[in-house]
Amino acid sequence: MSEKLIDVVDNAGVVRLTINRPKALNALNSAVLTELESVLTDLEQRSNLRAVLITGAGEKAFVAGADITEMREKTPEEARAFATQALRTIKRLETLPVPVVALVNGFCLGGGCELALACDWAVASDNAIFGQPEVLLGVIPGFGGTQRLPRRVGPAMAIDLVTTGRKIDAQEALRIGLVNRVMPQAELDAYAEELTKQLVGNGPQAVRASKLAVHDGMDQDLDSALALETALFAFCFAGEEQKEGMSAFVEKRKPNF
Ligand code: DAK
Repeated sequence: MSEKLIDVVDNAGVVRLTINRPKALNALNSAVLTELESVLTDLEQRSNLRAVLITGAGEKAFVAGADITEMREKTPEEARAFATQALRTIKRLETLPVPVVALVNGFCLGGGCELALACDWAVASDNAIFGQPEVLLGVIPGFGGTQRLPRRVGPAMAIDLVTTGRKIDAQEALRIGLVNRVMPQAELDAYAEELTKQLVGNGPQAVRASKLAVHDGMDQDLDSALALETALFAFCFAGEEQKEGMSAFVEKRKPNF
């Protein structure tokens, strides 16, 4: 049987996805995207999902981009179909109802950077390299980079990165707000465990509602977004979680969500 292109490990609702094409630095081809989309479709159905981690196999790359070898001969129609498949898959990752954390363990270029941009968190190893080098190949980012990058780091820095194609190191990525944390590669897994433990210890509905409020609110005007927050805040009072969380505070004990 052929090896899976996406490894899935489920630890009590914390699911770790590993893009498994290390010989091509985990470059995203159609087969990887098809398998990733199928995994995400399964995850969307899961009510006990708590968090998702996504990383690349090996110690050299998270994802070195869309697969250039596969893209080289594409016609405009085929390029559009490829970008549509990638955009749809990346959107499914972004809209999973739980926090999604990119563990960026090396090169994070082109489509790899666009994949990381669709995650709620990005934690980078200190050897990580980021960039949108598509202009060096005569194209522009096709997996959402021209839209999500300015929303993450602001338009000036996004235009700098997409028009020069220059690569930046993990420290610069941290400084411009592209990633949340930087650490030695050997500490990445331990940090991911600590972070997910923290997320899983919180009220699951409250965590989901927080993500929804931020994501959906960002696409709306302020007043509509504030109304959304109010609706979700009120919704929290409809379940057991709020009663348990507030009772635990008053009773000076840890909540049991
Ligand atoms: N695609 C395919 N193979 C790749 C790859 C990629 N993006 N990146 C690396 N590889 C392969 C290499 O070809 C090599 O394979 P073999 O020769 O061993 O068979 C293997 O991975 C190891 O790579 P290197 O030998 O090059 O390793 P180095 O350490 O020397 O260099 C590097 C690492 C990451 C600096 C270098 O591999 C590199 O520059 N890679 C390409 C990075 C890049 O340009 N990424 C952006 C790709 S473009 C769209 C529009 C645009 C896009 C998509 C859709 N539409 C409108 C449809 C574009 C998206 C992109 O992501």
